[in-house]
Amino acid sequence: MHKPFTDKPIQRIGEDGRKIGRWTLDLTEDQLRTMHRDMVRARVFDEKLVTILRQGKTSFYAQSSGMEGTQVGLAHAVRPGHDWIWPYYRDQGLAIGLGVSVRDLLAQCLGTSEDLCRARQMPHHFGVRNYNFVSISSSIANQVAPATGTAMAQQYLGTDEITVCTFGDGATSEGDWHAGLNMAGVAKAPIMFVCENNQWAISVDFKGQTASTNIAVKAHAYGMPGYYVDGNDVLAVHSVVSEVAERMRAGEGPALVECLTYRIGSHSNADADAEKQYRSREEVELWRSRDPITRFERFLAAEGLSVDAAAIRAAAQREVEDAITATEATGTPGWDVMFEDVYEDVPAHIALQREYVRAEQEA
Ligand SMILES: Cc1ncc(C[n+]2csc(CCOP(=O)(O)OP(=O)(O)O)c2C)c(N)n1
Ligand SMILES: [Mg+2]
Repeated sequence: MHKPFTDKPIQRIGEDGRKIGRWTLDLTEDQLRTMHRDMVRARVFDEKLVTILRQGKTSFYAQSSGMEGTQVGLAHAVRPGHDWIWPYYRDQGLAIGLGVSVRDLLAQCLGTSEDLCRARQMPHHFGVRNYNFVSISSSIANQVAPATGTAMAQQYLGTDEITVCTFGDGATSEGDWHAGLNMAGVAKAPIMFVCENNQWAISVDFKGQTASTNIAVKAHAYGMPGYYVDGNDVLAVHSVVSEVAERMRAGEGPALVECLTYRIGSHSNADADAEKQYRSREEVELWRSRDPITRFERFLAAEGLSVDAAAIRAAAQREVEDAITATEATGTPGWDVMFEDVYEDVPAHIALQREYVRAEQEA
C-alpha cells in the first residue's frame, strides 16, 4: 500500500532506470510494451501537431511533451469505456493511452467531416463518447464540480464505475476546484482527482500559485488521502492510481493524486515561452534530461526487455501521418452543421439565421 502525504514524491524507478525500494512488477511484458508505445505515440502526436499548427491547418494546440509518464500511467489504470473521464485541455496522452484513435483526435483538431464533435468545438478540445471522455473545456477547473456530480451519480446508481478528473496546478487556485473537492469529500464519491503538476500555469510558477508545500497536502482539508507522486515515473503513477482506483471501487471514497512533472514545450501557441520571458532555458533543459520516456526505456533495458525505440517512433510517425491524410480526405462539413443537433424543432429566430447564412453562402 502506498502512503498518502509523503514529503517526497513516490517513485518506483530512478533516473538511471533502476528500481527504487522493494516492489514486485505486476505488469506483463505486453502491458509494459504497450505503455512504452503509447508514451512514444503521444510524443510523436505532439511533435506533428506543432508542425501542422505552423502550416496553418489548425489554430490551437497545447503540448503535453514531458508529461507522458503521468498521462499514460493514469490511462492504463482506467477501464476504457466504463469509468468516466473529465479531462483538461492537455490530455491527448491520456486519450491515446485509453485507446482513442489518433485519427479521431486528428479529425477533431482539423475539423474534418468525420470529427466526432462535428467541427463545432475549438480545435484540440476533444470529446469521445465511447470512452466516456467528456468534452474538454478551456475554462480552468470548470470540469471539477461536474466531475464530482458524475461520481455522486455513480454512487447513487450503485455502479462499480469510477470518475477520474484531471487538471493542472493552476486549476487548484480556482473556486470551482475547492467546491468540487469539498463536495466529493462530503459525499464520499468515487472520484480520483489527478493534478498534472507541470510546475507552470502559463507564466506563473508553482510558488506563485500556492503557499502549500505541494498540492497533495490540500486533500487533508477535504477529508481524503493525498498522494504525491513522481509524474515522470510511469510505473509509480500507474501503481498509485491503480491502488487508489481499487480502493474507490471498494467504496472507500475520493482521493487526490498529484503527479509532479514538467511542461517541456510552450504553454500553447499563444504564450511567451519562445521569447524566454518567464522561464530559463537551463530549467527546461534540466527537465528535458528527466524525460519520462528515456527513464522508462532504461528500466525496460535493465529488466532485459529491449525495445526498438527508433522503429516504434517511426511507426508512430507513420500512424499520425496516415491518419492526417485519411481524415483530410473526408473533407470538411458544410456550414449548416452549426444549426443541427441542438433543437428537435428549430425555433423561428434560428431558422431565420440559417436562411441569412444560406443566402450569403449561395450569393
Ligand atoms: C477560468 C479561466 N481563467 C483563466 C484562463 C486562462 N488560462 C488558460 S490556461 C491557464 C493556466 C492553467 O495552468 P494549469 O492549470 O497549471 O495547466 P497547464 O496549462 O499548466 O497544463 C490560464 C490561466 C482560463 N482558460 N480559464
Ligand atoms: Mg500547470
